[in-house]
Amino acid sequence: MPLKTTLICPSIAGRGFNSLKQGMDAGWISHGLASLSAAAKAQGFEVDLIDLRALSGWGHFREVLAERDPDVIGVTMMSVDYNPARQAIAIAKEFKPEIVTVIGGPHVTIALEDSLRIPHVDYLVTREGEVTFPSLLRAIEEGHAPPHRVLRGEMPDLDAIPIADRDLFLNEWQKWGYDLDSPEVPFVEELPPPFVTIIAGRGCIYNCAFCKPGEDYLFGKRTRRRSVANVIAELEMLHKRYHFASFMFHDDCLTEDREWVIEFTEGYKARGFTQPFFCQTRADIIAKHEDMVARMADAGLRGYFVGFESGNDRVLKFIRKGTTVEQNRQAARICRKYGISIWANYMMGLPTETEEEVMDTVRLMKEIDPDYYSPAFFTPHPGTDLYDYAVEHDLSRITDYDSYRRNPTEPKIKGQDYEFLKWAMAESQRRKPFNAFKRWGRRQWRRTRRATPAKVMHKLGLARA
Ligand code: B12
Repeated sequence: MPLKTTLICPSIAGRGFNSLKQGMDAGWISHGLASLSAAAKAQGFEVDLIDLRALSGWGHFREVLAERDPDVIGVTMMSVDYNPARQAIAIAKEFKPEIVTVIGGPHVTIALEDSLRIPHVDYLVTREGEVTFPSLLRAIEEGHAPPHRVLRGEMPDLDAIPIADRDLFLNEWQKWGYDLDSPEVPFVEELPPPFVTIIAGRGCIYNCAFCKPGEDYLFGKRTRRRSVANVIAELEMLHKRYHFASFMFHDDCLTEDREWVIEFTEGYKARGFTQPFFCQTRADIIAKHEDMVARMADAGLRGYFVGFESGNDRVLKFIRKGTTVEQNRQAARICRKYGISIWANYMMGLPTETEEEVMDTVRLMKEIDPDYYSPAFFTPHPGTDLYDYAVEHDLSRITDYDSYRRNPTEPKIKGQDYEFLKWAMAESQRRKPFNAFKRWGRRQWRRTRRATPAKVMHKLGLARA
């Protein structure tokens, strides 16, 4: 009998069971699992998925697991996924004691000691899994499973690994009533369905204290980017298969390498793509490379996720962002100039941050007037220098892994007044009346630009089937 493997997506810390389609964290695939699936299938393994977001509860999970009856389960895990991942593993071993349990993902790599304490785990794979996971499956199948529990994942050549297996998710979601208008859930009006997400590379050369060095452990210190030809080939396949009308790059900072971006915009246009897309970037890069921004806008870029983080230079320095408030302002001006929507990421409640410094961020947001606000209470994540700082100074108020999720209301560190921060967060998102009017104008303009005769006919119900 061939070995049967079930991958488990435990991402229910944010929205719970039965949450498919409710926003990004419940409407996007895990590229980690999709990539492992593609790599394992390429070696002839049978792989399926249980996505907890599609199920109604732990009883349902037990039923589905019993139906699938896998020999191996592979669970992915960010720090925020710890509780549901642990529970899924416990249930699997209870159901079938001889099942082989494997875990991997950011938390396993970044907090290995902690992950080793999870009961019933047979193997922990650190770093990347495309080479190591199929090798482990082969060893298990052939009856010579490794004697040691921790396996260090081998770094794959990103141009050589198979394209992420989105059907792993889509087939599973379809079983539970997901209608598949769109492979993944679009999240802004600039990006119409069908929508997909894609990753052009791994790693990030910057050194922000709220993220690093954790991510270096996962992907290495340098960014490894796929060739432009490889990314365009994936987009061509995605278009053929899912007819995507828009997409988003997940790369931490796609614009890090100007030459790569320019080559991409040329290749994208040359292949006749016009679909709008979003990506993540930094204010200093926008400010320094306006020419690149212009080319991206011309190729279809409709929005940037920008980590503005703070409106105060001391705070930006403290978190090692490597940007200035002036660059934040300049970046926003450049985005406006090219009609690029701004998704503003920023935080409040950092260690050492005063109320006056928080107010600088409130003022900056009013000035920038982003299209989308994405504020967070600073959360110390394991594996980062600011986490170590919070531990050394006895600041952390996080008592459960669930609190690593974003945007909740609970306090994260000592020394901050969360009532004030809640007020400041709301105030930062209150548009001045004139700005609200300008935003309304921008939205109308975008809508007219998108209204092709075919779309208008469709809206009026006059389109031919
Ligand atoms: C896209 C993304 C999201 C998306 C979607 C996540 C998803 N469905 O996967 C959204 C926006 C929803 C999101 C949300 C959050 N995210 Co996020 N996200 C990312 C991002 C940018 C890309 C993830 C990705 O696809 N990577 C590429 C794939 C190929 O890598 P991978 O998933 O790590 O998988 C590889 C290995 O880890 C390993 N592996 C993974 N699983 C398994 C399982 C087995 C069995 C094996 C053998 C191996 C293995 O092999 C895989 C292939 O090589 C990463 C940063 C990054 N560059 O990775 C952050 C990142 C994963 N996110 C992070 C965080 C903190 C969050 C949030 C908690 C808060 C936030 N910053 O917004 C929320 C939590 C959401 C929730 N559940 O409540 C952290 C995790 C840190 C940690 N200690 O866990 C990261 C690393 C960013 C960072 N440096 O801070 N995120």
